[in-house]
Amino acid sequence: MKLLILSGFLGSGKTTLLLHIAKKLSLSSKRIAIIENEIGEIGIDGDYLNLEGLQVQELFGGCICCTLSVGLIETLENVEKLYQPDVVILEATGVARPGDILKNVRRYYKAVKDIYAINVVDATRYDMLMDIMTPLMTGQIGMANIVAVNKIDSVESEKVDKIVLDIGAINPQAKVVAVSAEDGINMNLLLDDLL
Ligand SMILES: Nc1nc2c(ncn2[C@@H]2O[C@H](COP(=O)(O)OP(=O)(O)OP(=O)(O)O)[C@@H](O)[C@H]2O)c(=O)[nH]1
Ligand SMILES: [Mg+2]
Repeated sequence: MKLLILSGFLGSGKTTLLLHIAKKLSLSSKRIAIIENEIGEIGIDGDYLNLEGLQVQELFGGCICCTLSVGLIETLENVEKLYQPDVVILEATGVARPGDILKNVRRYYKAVKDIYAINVVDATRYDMLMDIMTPLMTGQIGMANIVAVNKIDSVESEKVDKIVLDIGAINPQAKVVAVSAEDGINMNLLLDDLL
């Protein structure tokens, strides 16, 4: 079982991206489970996914709290038992510290083979969020394997280039990909490794 963790500030496009990823993976016959990290979040419509012909098993996690590793680990165990998924996609809350999630999963849950941590960055609000949320933003970027600079459909390309460079400086190890989750731009680039 592979685990894909989507982090990113509130409204950065995690759910939109998640839907793209779920679709892509299910087209390559992967079994997928989705864990949402927020109580009552209705970002994902199961009926819609079924209509789209997706074999997506969704699981609304209820009260998984990233900082409460027990909740997350228990949920992962349940998901494994119920669905035996190839890939579990976890959407963390916007203010989650994905480093904590990673640490806990690695430590307490051995069934996860690979962990991909994708941090979704909102290109339209990058400067503003970097100004007022510096530690959260740099923390999320710093722990990601992959950073998706999202909403490039709404930002000038020079600006996108600048953000990509900036992120490369914060996390030189990360693969940085400029995307539009809404328009499906560069999704293949983003998902190369995962597929
Ligand atoms: N222009 C543009 N808008 C986008 C893109 N991706 C997402 N959005 C919009 O951004 C808003 C937030 O998207 P979500 O996918 O709900 O973001 P989220 O990170 O899941 O939000 P929370 O779960 O509430 O933190 C929605 O109105 C989306 O339609 C994109 O690539 N381009
Ligand atoms: Mg969401």
